Amino acid sequence: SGKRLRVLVDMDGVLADFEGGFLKKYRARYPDDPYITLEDRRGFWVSTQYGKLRSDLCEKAISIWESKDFFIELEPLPGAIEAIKEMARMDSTDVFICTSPIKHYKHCPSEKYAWVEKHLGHDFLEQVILTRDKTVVSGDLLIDDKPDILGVDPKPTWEHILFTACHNKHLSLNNAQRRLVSWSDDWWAILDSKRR
Ligand code: BVP
Repeated sequence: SGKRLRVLVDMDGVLADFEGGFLKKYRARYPDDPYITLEDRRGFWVSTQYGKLRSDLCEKAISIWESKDFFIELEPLPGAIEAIKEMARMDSTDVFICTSPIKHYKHCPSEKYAWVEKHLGHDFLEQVILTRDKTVVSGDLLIDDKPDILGVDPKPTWEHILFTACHNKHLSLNNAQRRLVSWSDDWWAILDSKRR
């Protein structure tokens, strides 16, 4: 067919190691407080699980990603940079990075652009979509580690592919939902399945 494939790729937990970066900086800043290992992480919201561990830890967790340099210093996840670069080079394929900035906007939005420039190059800034509602963005696929992606549109155009992360690996999916376990997994097959 003559139609192009549009792939939306999430940033935190898919391209950038939000969980690893968080834990490292949380432990450095609050060495005497308890923490949750990546093995024990459950639920998308880090702040919620820390708040359940001890109520004061919710705001301590939030203080980490609201700090300057948190987002720019996140490490790329294994294979992520190579995969998205290859995807963007494929024929008839348009790739966008679709990411929700935190509402504490002092550092996060600009550092997300800076991260893309640093790891993917200046030209890739054309592909960045910052939105708090991914349901209003149209695409064939959305690769995202958040299990429930909700917004004003109850019927988004994309198929959500759940990218496996420490917080979602134990979840059982609906029969229909598909996963990408890592960037070593067969993402080419998932794209191919949407081209026919
Ligand atoms: O920028 C990330 C961090 C923030 O939400 C954004 C998720 O964006 P997407 O991956 O959906 O594009 N975030 C915030 C909190 C708590 C806020 Br209170 C959290 O626990 N985890 C988290 O990722």
